Amino acid sequence: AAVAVPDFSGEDGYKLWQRYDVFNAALPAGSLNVVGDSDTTHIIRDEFRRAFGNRVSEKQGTLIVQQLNNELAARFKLGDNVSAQLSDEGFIIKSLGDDMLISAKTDIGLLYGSYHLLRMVFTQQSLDTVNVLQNPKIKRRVLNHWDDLDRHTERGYAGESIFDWHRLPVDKDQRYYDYARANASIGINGMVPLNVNANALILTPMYLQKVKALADIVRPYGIKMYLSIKFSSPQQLDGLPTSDPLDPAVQQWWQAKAAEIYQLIPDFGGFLVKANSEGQPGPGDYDRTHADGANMLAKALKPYKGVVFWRAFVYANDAEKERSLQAFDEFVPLDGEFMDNVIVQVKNGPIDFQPREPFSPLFGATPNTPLAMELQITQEYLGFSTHLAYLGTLFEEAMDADTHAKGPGSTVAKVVDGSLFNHQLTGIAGVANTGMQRNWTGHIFAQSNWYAFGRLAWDHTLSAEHIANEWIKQTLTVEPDAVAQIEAMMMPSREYIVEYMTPLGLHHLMDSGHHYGPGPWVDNLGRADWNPVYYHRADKQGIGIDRTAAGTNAVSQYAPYWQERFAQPQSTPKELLLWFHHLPWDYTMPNGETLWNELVRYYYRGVEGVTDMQSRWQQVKPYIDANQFRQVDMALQIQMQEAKWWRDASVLYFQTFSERPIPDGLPKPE
Ligand code: GCW
Repeated sequence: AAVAVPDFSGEDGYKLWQRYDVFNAALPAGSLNVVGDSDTTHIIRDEFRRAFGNRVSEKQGTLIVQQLNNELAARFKLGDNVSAQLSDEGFIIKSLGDDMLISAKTDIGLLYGSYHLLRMVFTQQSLDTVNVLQNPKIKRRVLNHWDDLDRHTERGYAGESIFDWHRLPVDKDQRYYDYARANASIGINGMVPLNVNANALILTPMYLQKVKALADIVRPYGIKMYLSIKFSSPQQLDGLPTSDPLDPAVQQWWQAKAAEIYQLIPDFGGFLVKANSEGQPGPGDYDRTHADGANMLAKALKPYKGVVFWRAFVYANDAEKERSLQAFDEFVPLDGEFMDNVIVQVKNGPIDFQPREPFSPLFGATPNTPLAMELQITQEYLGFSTHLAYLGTLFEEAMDADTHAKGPGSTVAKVVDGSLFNHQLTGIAGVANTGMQRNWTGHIFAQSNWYAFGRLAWDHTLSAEHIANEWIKQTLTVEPDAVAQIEAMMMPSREYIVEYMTPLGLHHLMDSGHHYGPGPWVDNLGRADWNPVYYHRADKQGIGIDRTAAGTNAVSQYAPYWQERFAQPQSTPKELLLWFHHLPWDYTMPNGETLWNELVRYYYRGVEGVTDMQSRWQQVKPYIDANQFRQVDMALQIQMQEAKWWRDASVLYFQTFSERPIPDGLPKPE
């Protein structure tokens, strides 16, 4: 009998949200006129050709893509001060009769405008009368790759690193160009190709040639190169006796290194630094502060307009001080001490990229220090690339969180975009989920998280739902019913994971080291603060970590508004209940249930969510490319098994403390 061989010839996800074949569109004009002869204007022509081939609309007019000048401004009635309204990356799109104009002050602005128009076309927005003016709200929108020089990717779940250092600088793989195109299309304008757990070798002349080759490739796409550096580089590379930031020889070493880099890469963005964190060297090794370390590097970069992204992800194995308190205590006293080309990069939450965390109390607490937010696109704690988790909702929650630092409306987004404390230096970082898998991210839906990061970095007022809708139409299908079904999968998908892994504010219960699968019982790691038992503190009486004044007092780091609310379980948002409180198993929840029953119900609800996603995915099958359908279908089967694994392991383990039955109406754990 014939063996059924699966057909893998269909769409494999490589083109991300730039498929241009989900439906066949025509240029929204009779002809195209891209004015200019730079690499970037060539890219613009090429992109329109990819999108439309030779297809033009019936309209007679011309789509003009050209830098702003007085004649264009007058002809398209752009107003006298249009130039003043545009930043260097901003653009306008305006229709006039049958003609349409994309204009900007720079070719990069033209590129962003072109990608915006393509997005409007492929998400089927009306182009009858277009009048758009956009500037990015955050200036430095950077992907952080945690990729090592040997192509291993720390927390990477999509295959080897896309950066092939062995073959660079000569081998300029097509992937680098496609990577740059994808990023430019969503407004990402910076990249760090090396892990923050850095390798000093990156700063050797041999590697800098390779970095230059990459920088040259991405430059016409508006992307700047940044590098993670090892703080001990002066010792490691040139045998200096110390890397003390106050030592003049060390300072000179970095100044010379900066000069060498800018010789090769004149628009180099700057350094990203993980120092005195998880074993990395740093200024603390010499009893110097983070400001001493950051300023030493900032001074070296200053003549070339480079910046330092200095990470605030620091925590020591401190029996006295609970982990979530430490970054705040270390950085708030340094507020005002950093040079003006230093930006402190803070993870969205105070622990570590959990499925849900409150916002980091650092946001709003350093009026004199610009803060960049670090989000994790790769799903270290959210089921790697096998679980479907749309993170647009998580990113939106992180951005919209109201710190109350200057009264209501003091959102994290306003801290990050500089508007709350009037900062010009602004940035946001996303820890990338790319790898050599044909679909780049391991799971087709994980592409949406890269997409959502870029879109929100450009404009944090976009809703997660809007972004999901855009992504679906460009990646999967434009059939309205199918779009609605897929949106109904994506929007609650992250919450399902919260429910079957860490409901009600529980966190860090993943098994040790790899962070995949349940491990709430783990209590034997080298460091107390790596053990899940440190975070849930379940006992015969109850569960949760007391971070009120009676406990670790993490609540004191928040603005008074939140201090008051987090102090009592009744006024703590339910989603964060066990983050801030240790409560008895019989604690009465707002709906009258006991905490134990409610907790168990959440675990079951998360699994039901996965069932719901599976059934919706089956319904959209006729509208999805066969290979994409199949990939997601298989991943959902794995997710289903593992959601049950999480539920059963967690419920049975916590039951050994609660000694209470599974609530009525729920099936027994499998
Ligand atoms: O999330 C944790 C990860 C480490 C990572 C570290 C960090 C790059 O488990 O793999 O190291 O955070 O952000 O520095």
